[in-house]
Amino acid sequence: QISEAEVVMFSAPSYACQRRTSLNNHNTVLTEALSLLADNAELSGDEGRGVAFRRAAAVLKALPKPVTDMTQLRGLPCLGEHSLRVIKDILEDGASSEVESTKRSERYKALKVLTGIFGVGVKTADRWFREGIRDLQQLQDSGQTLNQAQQAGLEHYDDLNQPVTRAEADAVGEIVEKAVVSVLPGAQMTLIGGFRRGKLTGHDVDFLITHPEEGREEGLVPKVVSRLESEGFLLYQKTTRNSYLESQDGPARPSSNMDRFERCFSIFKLSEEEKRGLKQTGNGVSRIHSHRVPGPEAGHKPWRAVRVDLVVCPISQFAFALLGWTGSKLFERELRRWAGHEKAMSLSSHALYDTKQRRYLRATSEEEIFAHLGLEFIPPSERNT
Ligand code: 8DG
Ligand code: MN
Ligand code: MN
Repeated sequence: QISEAEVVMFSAPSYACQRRTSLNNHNTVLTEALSLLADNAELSGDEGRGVAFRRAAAVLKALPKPVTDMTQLRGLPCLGEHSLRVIKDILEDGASSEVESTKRSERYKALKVLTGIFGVGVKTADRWFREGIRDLQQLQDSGQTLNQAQQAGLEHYDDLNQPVTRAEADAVGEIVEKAVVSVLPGAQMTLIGGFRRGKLTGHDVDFLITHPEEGREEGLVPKVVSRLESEGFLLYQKTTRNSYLESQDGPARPSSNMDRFERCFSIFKLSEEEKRGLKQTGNGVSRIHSHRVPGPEAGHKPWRAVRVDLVVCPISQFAFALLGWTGSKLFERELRRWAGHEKAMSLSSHALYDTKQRRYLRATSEEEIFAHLGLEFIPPSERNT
């Protein structure tokens, strides 16, 4: 029995963007429980409750040690009554009955499976659930009309629900970079999203593309896509053109995290050879036979589907786009909340607007944006909230 005097008291600032959160989480049991309740709240259309659970989980992720006693949590922000009850149950009984019953519930299980299909959001999954659909087989048998994204999502369900490794991300990066540079010499590509934060796996691979000469990047996505398509790399793609200039609600629209960059959400066909870096694209194919190259044997498909996001931005907005697309999602949300509530500024992936000075604040690096916001710089590897 540890006496209260010996218990380490934790403390943390209240916004996630004021804290360093590495991948080394000392409280995974607690944070996974709270994340599950956040998922469940979001699947029930209760975004507010979802964010509350995510903020609670984020505070625990940033702690330097495992929580062993409720008294350690007294000084911590973002831990509401509900989250504290869940933590207490787990510390005392090893499990939370609410979490366990949620995990077993028909609705939670079905909505997890259905929203696990690329292109299916909560609204669609919920409608299907109400029509009695519980799994992929029932969805297929129901004859529901699926859009193109959902058809591709269903077809590649297993691949897309298998984590993407860093090696696979790098293989995709090489392919995309070749295509980008061939259609626009001098273009620069940066790995963003979870992999930039140092994660070892991800649900997709995200890239930000720009060109040092402003304007040269315009219309790049369709060209890159046709090239990748002609090379047989794309199983699915949806390109959205840049809608920033024609938008009427100003560059930094605080209420939404959707930006208006030219982008492409795609599903890549990554072969075993490309994954191992054995295939040389260009004039013919040369294979280095240091390993056995797997043939198309029965039961073994020699490629896998990988979700890939491409975003293109003008160089003048690069720092904002980089910060906005590196994540995590909660870190981004907290940055925007900090900007709005504490600094009367409006941050987007395009710009930072100072409401009091009535002007945009320029930045050419992430460091400058943190400085404008009056925040200590948090490197990508410590944005894993
Ligand atoms: P994961 O793929 O490893 O699972 O995690 P991730 O890389 O952190 O998540 P993500 O879903 O790929 O999203 C990467 C970042 O991009 C994240 O911070 C959220 C951000 N993001 C979108 N869509 C949009 C958007 O439309 N606008 C902006 N500004 N950011 C977006 O996912
Ligand atoms: Mn990602
Ligand atoms: Mn993504």
